[in-house]
Amino acid sequence: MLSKKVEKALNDQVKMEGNSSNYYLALACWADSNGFSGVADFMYQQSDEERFHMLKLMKYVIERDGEAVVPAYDKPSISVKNATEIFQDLYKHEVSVTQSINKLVGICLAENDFTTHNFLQWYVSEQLEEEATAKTILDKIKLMGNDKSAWYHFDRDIAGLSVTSVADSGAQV
Ligand code: OFO
Repeated sequence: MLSKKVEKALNDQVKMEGNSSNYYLALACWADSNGFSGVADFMYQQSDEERFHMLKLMKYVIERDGEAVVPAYDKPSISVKNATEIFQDLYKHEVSVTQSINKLVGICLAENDFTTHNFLQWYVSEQLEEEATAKTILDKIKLMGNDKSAWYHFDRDIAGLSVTSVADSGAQV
């Protein structure tokens, strides 16, 4: 059974994962409308992954006899002007999610909820991977600069990849 404090903190994270999914969906739509079909594909997949993260949390709350709350979504507000900014936003957003997960882990420890603490270690590892991937992509983008041919290949190669597959492949984008 979850304490009320842990239940609320988990539902707050549910909302954050859902908002992340919508935010990445908005970035995917921008890329799709602006000729970056590979980047769009990557971000659509990232959006799906965030929804999976949300559902995993909700199922855990239910398993522990808590109430999983379906969040009301904020309309994602994006202001990107180019593909580089998509990945800058991805990185910044992932850093803020990591902070939120760390806070949640801290609440579990304070509440002596070692079961939830254990469950959340999956998210801790996932965040490490996602931040590292976003950083690797940004490094690659820095190398490409304004080289249009490099961008063409980058967009082609990133299609079909996900944050996890980029991390597992040693970041070959
Ligand atoms: Fe939900 O994995 Fe990052 O944000």
